[in-house]
Amino acid sequence: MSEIASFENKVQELKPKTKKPPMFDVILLNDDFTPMDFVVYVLKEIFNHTDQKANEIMLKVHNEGEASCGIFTKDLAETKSYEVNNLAKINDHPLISIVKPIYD
Ligand code: TYC
Repeated sequence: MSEIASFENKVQELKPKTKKPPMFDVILLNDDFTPMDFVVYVLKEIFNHTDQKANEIMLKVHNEGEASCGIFTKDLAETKSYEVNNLAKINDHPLISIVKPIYD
């Protein structure tokens, strides 16, 4: 291979990769027992939502069965979901969150 051809190959290899990372939704599920105030507290504490947004999400879950708390990379989504479930468990509430991949 000529020196120029091998240089061109290197340039190709160094092209910036524009592919975005796969993203994951943290979904909160409804139940009949977890107090609404606790759900709002979790949404503010773990997802940094405002009081108004946290109340909106909590009511959507309560009325529709589930709602998104936020979209993150895989590691962050799994960490946040674990934190929700752990915080609920140590406070004796049945609140559960799950992680779902976003397909686009
Ligand atoms: N349905 C619960 C109640 O009536 C409130 C609730 C909202 C529970 C959202 C879980 O993810 C949830 N106390």
